[in-house]
Amino acid sequence: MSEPSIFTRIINREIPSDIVFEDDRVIAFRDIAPQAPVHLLVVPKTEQYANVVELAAGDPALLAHMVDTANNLASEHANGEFRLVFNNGATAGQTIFHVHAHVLAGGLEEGNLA
Ligand code: DGP
Repeated sequence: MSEPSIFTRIINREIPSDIVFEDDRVIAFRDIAPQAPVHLLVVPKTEQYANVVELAAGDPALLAHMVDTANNLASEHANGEFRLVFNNGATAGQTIFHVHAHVLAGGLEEGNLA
């Protein structure tokens, strides 16, 4: 059995985070190193899927729920418009292999892009 991911440890409240939303399938919290005025992470509670490609193949409804959650959070924390980023693989910038969506919003039209 491998070690739980850092996100599972956040879900289990073993590591503090600024949680902005949670339901039975996903959790969302502020990224520790924000790259935009609003930078949230939407994370499935299961760590069964390492990346978005595995998630899309294994549980497309959960992926759709992540997108819906991102949309709701962008309306709550910004003007409803958002950039949704999935880093897929280490050479693409992925550092945590528990699938997660970056929700970036607020002021991106000024060139403040991750
Ligand atoms: P990625 O590079 O796509 O795997 O994104 C991982 C993100 O997770 C990165 O933007 C920083 C964030 N992160 C890493 N550790 C923590 C943590 O302990 N708390 C929070 N809130 N975010 C974290």
